[in-house]
Amino acid sequence: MMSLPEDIGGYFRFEGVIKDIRPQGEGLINDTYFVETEGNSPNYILQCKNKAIFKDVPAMMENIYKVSSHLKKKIEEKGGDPLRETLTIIPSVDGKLYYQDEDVEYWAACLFIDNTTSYQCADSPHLAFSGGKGIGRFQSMLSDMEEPLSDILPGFHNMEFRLRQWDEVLSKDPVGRKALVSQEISWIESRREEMLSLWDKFKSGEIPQRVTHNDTKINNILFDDKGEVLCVIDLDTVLNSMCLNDYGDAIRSYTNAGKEDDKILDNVYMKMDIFKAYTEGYLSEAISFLTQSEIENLAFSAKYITYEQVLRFLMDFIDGDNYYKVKNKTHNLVRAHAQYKLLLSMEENFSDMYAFVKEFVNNNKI
Ligand code: ADP
Ligand code: GN1
Ligand code: MG
Repeated sequence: MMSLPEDIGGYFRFEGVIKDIRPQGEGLINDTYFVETEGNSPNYILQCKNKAIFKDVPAMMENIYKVSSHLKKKIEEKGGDPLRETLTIIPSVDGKLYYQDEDVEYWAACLFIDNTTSYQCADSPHLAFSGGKGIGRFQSMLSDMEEPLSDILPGFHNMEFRLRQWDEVLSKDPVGRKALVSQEISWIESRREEMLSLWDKFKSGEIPQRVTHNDTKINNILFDDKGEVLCVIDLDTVLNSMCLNDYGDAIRSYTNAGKEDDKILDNVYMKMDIFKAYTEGYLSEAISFLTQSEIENLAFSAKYITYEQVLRFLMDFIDGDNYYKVKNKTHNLVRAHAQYKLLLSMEENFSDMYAFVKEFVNNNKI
């Protein structure tokens, strides 16, 4: 029988007595729990990491440790609170960054940062501005980190890799769903070359490699009670990649007027005011380190990551739902449709998005 989270709490260096452990958040990959303790002891987050996806959890935890240690130093230098402004890993009782249970499942824990909110959507430009500033600052604080990170998710936002995976799944068609989605397949095929062109720029070195988060949707950030970003969380995907991934994924998440899996496609479109606010917040921090070629491709990165997300949801549907958690048999297809609607909206707004970035940069050159 699988271990229950309540059996696992005792294997971590938690202070105090555990009162309750209950599910937390809306992640699509890991099983995440809130660990409440008695009295004034700190609370914690406990996670069972998805080992089918994270094939080397010890290396992933090492990456998270390196990144959060680097951030802690920077936060201290700025007079901030390193226990609230970045993640603090709680080691297992035997001093490891994780605990492996009898079923060879990997568990990890971190300090719960209280008096914060994580949102599922950006309902105000202020929140979007603050989120953009938070990711800009995150990337900026990591821009001088020299220690290499393990490539624990090979090909994560690499379009060549994604399209190779796509071609393989389509040729296998393991559960016979391909025939149901011929129109959707054409959405991917018709944009193949356009999307590969951005990855080519990264491959050639025109776009530099940096330390990046790679999963910057809005619920992976904690805001304080004034709606300012306090802490970037969910560091499972920190990697050396393009910083455009982080900007693009955030635009995909923040600007969507609907839900990621909205069934009502009329709800789904890109909110331009949120786009502008996020971009201003992000660039207010990132303009100091971004290269010309990164700036030139910012607006495109939103389409790139949203296209990749259509591809990933659709590919998982065709593959028989092996990657993302689903609530029913069509959930991945519904997600793909909603993300495609968002992509169409970005395509309609693209010239304005591009012009806005250009103008902001011209007016704020340092
Ligand atoms: P998942 O991999 O399941 O997405 P996350 O690390 O994103 O897991 O956590 C899920 C949710 O739990 C977050 O959206 C946030 O609400 C909450 N959370 C995670 N870590 C912390 C933390 N250290 N402090 C406070 N809340 C947290
Ligand atoms: C997954 O773990 P979570 O729910 O924060 C996924 C992201 C997707 C996102 C879509 C490791 O993120 O890449 O953009 O779902 N994470 C992984 O909601 O694949
Ligand atoms: Mg998350």
